[in-house]
Amino acid sequence: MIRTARSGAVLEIVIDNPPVNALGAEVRSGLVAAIAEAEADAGVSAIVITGAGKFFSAGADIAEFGKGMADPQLPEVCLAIEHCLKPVVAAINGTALGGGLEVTLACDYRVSAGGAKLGLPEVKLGLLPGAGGTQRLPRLVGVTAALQMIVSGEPVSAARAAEIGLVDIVVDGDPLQAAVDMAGSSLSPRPISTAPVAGDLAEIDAFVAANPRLFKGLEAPKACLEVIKAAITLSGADGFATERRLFLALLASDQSKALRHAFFAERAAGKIDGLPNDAAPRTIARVGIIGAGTMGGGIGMNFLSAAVPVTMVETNGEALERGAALIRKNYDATAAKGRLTAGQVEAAMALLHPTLDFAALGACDLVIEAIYENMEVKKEVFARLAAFAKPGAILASNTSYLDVNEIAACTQRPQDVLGLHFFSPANVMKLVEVVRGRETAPDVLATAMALAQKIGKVPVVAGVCYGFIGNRMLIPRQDNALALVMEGASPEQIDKVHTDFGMPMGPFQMTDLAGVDIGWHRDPDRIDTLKDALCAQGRWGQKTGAGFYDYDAKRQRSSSPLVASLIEEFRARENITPRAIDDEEIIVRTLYTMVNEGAKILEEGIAQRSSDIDVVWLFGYGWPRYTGGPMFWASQVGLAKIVAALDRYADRAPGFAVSALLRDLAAKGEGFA
Ligand code: T1G
Repeated sequence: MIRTARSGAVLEIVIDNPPVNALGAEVRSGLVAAIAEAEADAGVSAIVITGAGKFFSAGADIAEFGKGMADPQLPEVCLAIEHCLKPVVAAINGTALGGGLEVTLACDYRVSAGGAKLGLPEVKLGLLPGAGGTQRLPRLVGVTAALQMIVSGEPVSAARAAEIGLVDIVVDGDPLQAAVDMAGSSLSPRPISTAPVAGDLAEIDAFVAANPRLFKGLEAPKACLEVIKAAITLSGADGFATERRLFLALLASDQSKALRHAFFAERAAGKIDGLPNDAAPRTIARVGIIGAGTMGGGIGMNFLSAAVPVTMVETNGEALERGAALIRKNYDATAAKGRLTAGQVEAAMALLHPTLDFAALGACDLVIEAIYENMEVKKEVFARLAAFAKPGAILASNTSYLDVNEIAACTQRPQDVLGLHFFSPANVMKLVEVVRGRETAPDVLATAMALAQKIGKVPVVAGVCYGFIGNRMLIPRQDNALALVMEGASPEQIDKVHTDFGMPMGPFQMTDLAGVDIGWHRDPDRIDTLKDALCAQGRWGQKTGAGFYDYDAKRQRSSSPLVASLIEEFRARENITPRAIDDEEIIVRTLYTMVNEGAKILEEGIAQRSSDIDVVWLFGYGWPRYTGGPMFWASQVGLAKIVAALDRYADRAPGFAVSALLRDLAAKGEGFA
């Protein structure tokens, strides 16, 4: 946990707590003991603190939070370092985050490896730096630079750290020797806490005005401003006391509990329960994409950006050209924003091999079908693909609803088949539902998960059912949203309930974005539903300039009197007298019913764990992260309250049934695990 070694009169203290050198109780005690040992040893003139492996330290042990943290707490550890009578130098050998960076701030000097990242990401966990960081950092780098690091939570590079004065020296390779040499020179202690704060309150106002989006719906960023104000306006001791008080308040907050849940949920999702140990991922040297449409091109970009060659196959030359041109256009747009160099764009495009030759897929280790969402078409393609694909190649469908087992059955190699459900836009959205078929081989599943992570995605394993996890939970939400409109609510009211909740858009905004015509029978003379009527009039959503809303050239939406009259017409057709519907009923019938569907998905084993369902919604649909995801949020609301509400409205949704698991957990007073 804590190792020490002597280098002449310098004592080296090494934080060694794999995998990320988290500062758990044992590490904290070890650090305090080692500092005390060094102070008592007349043969020690100075101290160097460093980390083992590729991290200096990822900060406090997040898993400890909420479980009563043993002494010494991290602020005490930092004070022990800062009050040490002998100079202490931090050798920042790698990433130093949160409490890890705060330990270095308690040191007198800092030497960093060139590749290190230094940050205070606590705000992303609904917290604030709670070991003196909010009081020391402004004193070291000034108010504006401190605000940027603390309120955004984004790390800085070692070079940037040197620019702002966060570190004294940046070296190539391991900084330990440079730190030991520095410590061995005639250094005098340089405690930061006693330095004045460089900056004033006006900088805080300027920062807030320039960064409104950092504060939307979140408590922690506002608390960060308060503690930095305290650093400027209060005495040292009062400033530290303010930090401690606000840190503990945030630690106990629902938002922080939700954000900490989301942190671990994302990592748990990458684990497949019960996978045999010999399920080693296969090598994927080339990926084939069938279909050069928006999805096919977006999917292909993920691999090109990860330097994986892509063979993109189309049946139509024009579509193929359009697809390749769209990829180029997307890369150029990213380069125009300075996020890619022209060289990187060319390198990615050089790996793209667009072709009309279906047999070219024979050279691919993974082929992803991204064509029209029609089972018969997909079955034809997979039957044909099975003849060309090389032995051991993985065959994946990007289907968003359909039965992967039925597709696999057309290939005579069902063990090689699974679903890879990317979310649009596929080159941007991080979620991939990895749909395991009945016969999908373990190593195929392991390969898909590892590859998804390699291309920067967040993969979640799903079983086969209509809509898998996310889209299946959308069904009761969309059905109830339409029913509520027929009963008296408006699309605007329902969407506003969802955006006020924190969703990026409501059900009708989402329908207009995705396409009102998805799943439409295409017969303009057959008008059974409100959506049929909209489609028949060409109101297919944003792509035709009108759907449930009207859209201007900039896709800004406005209410549509035509839609309002269509709604009235359909109410009349169904003999419905519209009634006032309150927001609470909308929440119950659109969000609570989603939770109920999530419980059924758990019951049926479609999702491995409830936190996987949260990850799907956090990364696939923009569910507000500060509520943890639908299942965590439901547990916070209280499952008994949810079941009672669903029972109250059951008569309004004929055929609706509360999940047995949900009812059982509610009766026991429990939440989802
Ligand atoms: N505590 C406990 N476990 C942690 C951890 C942490 N701080 N950081 C990572 N892990 C686990 C993680 O769950 C996973 O476990 C494994 O380590 C590898 O992580 C008082 C209050 C450091 C950039 O917010 O950002 O200090 O799944 O898969 O992709 O002011 O982990 O293998 O069982 O993410 O290489 C502030 C959080 C804490 C940093 C590495 N620090 N960590 O990314 O590996 S609060 C953070 C990360 C604090 C003080 C405050 C990343 C990483 P498992 P990984 P990675």
